Amino acid sequence: MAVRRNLNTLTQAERDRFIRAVKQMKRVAGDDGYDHYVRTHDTAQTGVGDAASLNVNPAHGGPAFCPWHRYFIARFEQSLQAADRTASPGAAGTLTLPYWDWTNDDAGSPNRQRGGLWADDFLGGNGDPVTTGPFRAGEWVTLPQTGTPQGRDLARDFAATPGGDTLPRAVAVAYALRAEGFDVPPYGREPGGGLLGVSSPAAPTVVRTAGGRLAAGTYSVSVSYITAEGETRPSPSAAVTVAANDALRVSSPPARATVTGYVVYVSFAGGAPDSETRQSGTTAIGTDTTLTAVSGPALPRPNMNSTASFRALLEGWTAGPGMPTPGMHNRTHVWVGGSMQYGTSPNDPAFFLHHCNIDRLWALWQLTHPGQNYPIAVPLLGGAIGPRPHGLDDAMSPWLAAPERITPRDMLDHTRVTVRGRAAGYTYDTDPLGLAVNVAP
Ligand SMILES: [Cu+2]
Repeated sequence: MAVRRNLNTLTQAERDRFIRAVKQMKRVAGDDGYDHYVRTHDTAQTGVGDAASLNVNPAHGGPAFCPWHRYFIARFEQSLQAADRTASPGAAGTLTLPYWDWTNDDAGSPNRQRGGLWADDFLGGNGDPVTTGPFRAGEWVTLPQTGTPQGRDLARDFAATPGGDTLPRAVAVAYALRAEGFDVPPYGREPGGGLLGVSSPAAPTVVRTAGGRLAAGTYSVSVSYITAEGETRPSPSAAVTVAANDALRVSSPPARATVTGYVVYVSFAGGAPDSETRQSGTTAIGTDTTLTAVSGPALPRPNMNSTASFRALLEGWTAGPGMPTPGMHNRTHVWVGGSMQYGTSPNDPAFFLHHCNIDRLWALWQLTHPGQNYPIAVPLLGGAIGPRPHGLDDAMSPWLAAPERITPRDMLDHTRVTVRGRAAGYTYDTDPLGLAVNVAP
């Protein structure tokens, strides 16, 4: 099976061959051509406008971020292999995408990545326009994005844009790889926003009242809105201390247009911040909840909310405690700057090495989190799985129709990816030996 490797391990001959194939691909017309991929990504980013996607970005800001880009770069790799057969006859078209592990940064000089990513014999260097390497002005024509001042030459502006002054640190990757939960509703891309959901309520007002059966102590209390799409992320917790045989009265969060009610989570304070247990059924907005006891059948509060799920950390809408946002994927786009900041970001071949690394991290997380593959335990509208068009069995635009109808389910196991009827599975040189992806979602 094909192995995708760290670009640091490529031989000079392999580096040359990769560049030759990319440049050959630029000359190809149709849906195996380089520019087809620039357009496809731009269309996803700027709004597909098709009914199947509900005018929602099918590739970003939700769980399909991972499978959409997995297919996108696997398909690109297949096109690249065809170009490789032309550009390097006899090489058998076995080229695979290398990945750029951007945490291998030289803190003193972040432009100097290991493996010579930005060297003249590989992707070339910094500049607007880029004037060195195979993709320099005059050698590489980018596709313009409507409404932007982007020129026809490739542009980079390393470390110059706020939010991208440094590359992601290894500690951010380690934090994300430890995250429990791939993604949870409302799949919002950033605090206060969401694909379909609403933001979390503020921490509730909780007061102690008499007439309960609580044990004396300090309790941690949070609330969560219930919407038609399911439960939204829980609020921050409020702490309240009670005497024996008190009760807790929890004030209702404010009304929201799409909210049908709320639930309350409670635990003894001092436990893990996300371990509170659901202690009430749905209560109508505007009605307070009184808890007389902490007992009985209990549902754990979603252990991760959308702003700290693996996907949100990887995509970079959030970061670990004390770490800068945007995080990993977004941060690297911003760090490179220039052409990499638009929907047309595949104009820069660095896009594919960057996304190869993103896909590697998803694979690594999947391999070490069996059984947490994709959100399905979500109460959803109409019984569909996941928020359209990011559901497990939703076709991901533009791959909506047979024979190229692609769903997140098709992309769960990177070793079994199929592209246009051909096996296109691969492994990474960092895949832990002996582990397989548990595709049962
Ligand atoms: Cu993208």
